[in-house]
Amino acid sequence: MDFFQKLPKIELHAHLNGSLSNSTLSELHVLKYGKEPATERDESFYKITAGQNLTLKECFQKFKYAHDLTDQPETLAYATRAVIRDFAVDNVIYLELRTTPKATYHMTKTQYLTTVLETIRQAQKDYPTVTVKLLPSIDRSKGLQEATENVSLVLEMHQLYPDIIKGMDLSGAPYGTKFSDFATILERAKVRGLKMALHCGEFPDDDEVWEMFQFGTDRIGHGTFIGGSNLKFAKTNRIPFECCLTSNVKCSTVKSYEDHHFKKLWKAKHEVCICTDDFGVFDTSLSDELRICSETYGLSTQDILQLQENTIEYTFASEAEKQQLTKLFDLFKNTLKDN
Ligand code: 6MZ
Repeated sequence: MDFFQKLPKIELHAHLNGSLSNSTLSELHVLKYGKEPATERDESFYKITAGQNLTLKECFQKFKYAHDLTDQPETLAYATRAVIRDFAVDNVIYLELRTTPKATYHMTKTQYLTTVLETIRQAQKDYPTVTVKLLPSIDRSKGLQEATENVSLVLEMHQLYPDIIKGMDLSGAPYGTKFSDFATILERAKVRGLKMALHCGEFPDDDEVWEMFQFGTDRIGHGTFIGGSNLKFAKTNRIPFECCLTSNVKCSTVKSYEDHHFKKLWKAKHEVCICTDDFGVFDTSLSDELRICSETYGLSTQDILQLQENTIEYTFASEAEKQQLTKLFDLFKNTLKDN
């Protein structure tokens, strides 16, 4: 195992249905359809392969493949468990997973969320090296009625699983929607103490970014197009950026790794962390993302250690959990000194 693999890692931005590996997709296909998928179908429906030049809009089409496979409780539970296992194998010690509760032909939204939460609870026993939290998502493209229903459901479930549900995510294709319409809906969760991890500045719209800051986002999902006074505000108020390098390059919201905004954020000492977004769709891992980060922007081993240690502070974990993560991290640093 190399340094990046061995490093205890913190993942704060991972969508469940975007985080299915090839083998998990095949297994899900067998579970649902009783046979293996054709490989080309698998790749073209889900994965973005190297060299493909897709727009953000086209990238959103990719999730349909996984959504079809995880539309029943059995396959959804299987997928959730596989994602947690894959993060644990990559030595991720703390994971905040996101997913949008969906009503399908086979289950209600309540069943969807309960399945994910129960699977997380069980996986905590089977994969004890990774602590898992859930940030249920609002998918902007599904409209206000869905958003209202999802917040009500999340508040209900939060009472049953307060140790797992820590916040909410606003994501999905943003086209034709306004954040201000969602703000009052999300406010209901915010006042109940749930943290907010909003996709913010993933496309150019300074006014919307400002509205999200006024609303009070606890972290910035992507933040690709944040500049000027908004960038200053983020710095002054120490709002962490969740940077997803490969995701942004493959969705063409940044031209190349070299052009990624992480570079300027790190240099200007913003609060920033590295995440995978959708490791299945983008064919990556958190270890790979940190390696790319180190190689592209010249971060030393010390810098990478610092980056991960800082990330503990940006989690929505309790103070006791943060202390435990710091302890694990210190143990790892000691093993480096010994070698
Ligand atoms: C915005 C994204 C995203 O919820 O079905 N999602 N939303 N920007 C992105 N950058 C590429 N990547 C994923 O996981 C898949 C869903 O997560 C959101 C989209 O709504 C996508 O359908 P779940 O588990």
